[in-house]
Amino acid sequence: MEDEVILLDMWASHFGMRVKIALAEKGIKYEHREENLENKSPLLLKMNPIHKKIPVLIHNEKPICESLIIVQYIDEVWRDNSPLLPSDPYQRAQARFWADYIDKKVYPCMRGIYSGKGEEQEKPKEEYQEVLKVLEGKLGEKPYFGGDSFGSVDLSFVTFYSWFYAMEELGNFSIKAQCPKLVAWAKR
Ligand code: GS8
Repeated sequence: MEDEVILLDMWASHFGMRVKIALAEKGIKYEHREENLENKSPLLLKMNPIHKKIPVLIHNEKPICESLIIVQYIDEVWRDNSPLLPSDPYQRAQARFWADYIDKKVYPCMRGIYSGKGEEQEKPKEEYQEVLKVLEGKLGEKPYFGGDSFGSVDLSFVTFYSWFYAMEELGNFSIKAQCPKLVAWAKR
């Protein structure tokens, strides 16, 4: 039986993009269903009754929620090509740690920068720059976060790259000057 894979998504979502990249890396065929978050579909409310958020992957009628969990699920189910997480348990734990760090730090700081006004912007602005420096250090001289090939940590972070420019403009700082390796990584 052919797998039925449906993605409930919203085009502009960084979190939905993670799932689309994982599906593309694996070459999985799926049906994309665009949600209107102002008027959520009964299917979204049924499949993610707890958070009521996209993305939701529905695999053979069973829902999986939360982008990082979906990416891990995809990697575990479609194991044969393009591994996203390392196979070694310690390295896997490290990859999860960094994806979690990105989740907890990058988006909340970005939100603070674009929605805060004046003084309110200062703290997230500083924190965002510190977080990027930490990630720049973690990347080091490697082409990708996990080493030589694109993996789950790259995937978790790369969807935020499209906002670098907006953050620089709003925050009045230069990511290119402070974190040249991250900028080179994002263009790879
Ligand atoms: C975040 C998903 C999310 O915020 C994940 O999947 O990683 N931790 C989750 N989804 C937003 C759209 S993207 O900004 C969403 O569905 N919002 C609808 C709502 O809050 O009602």
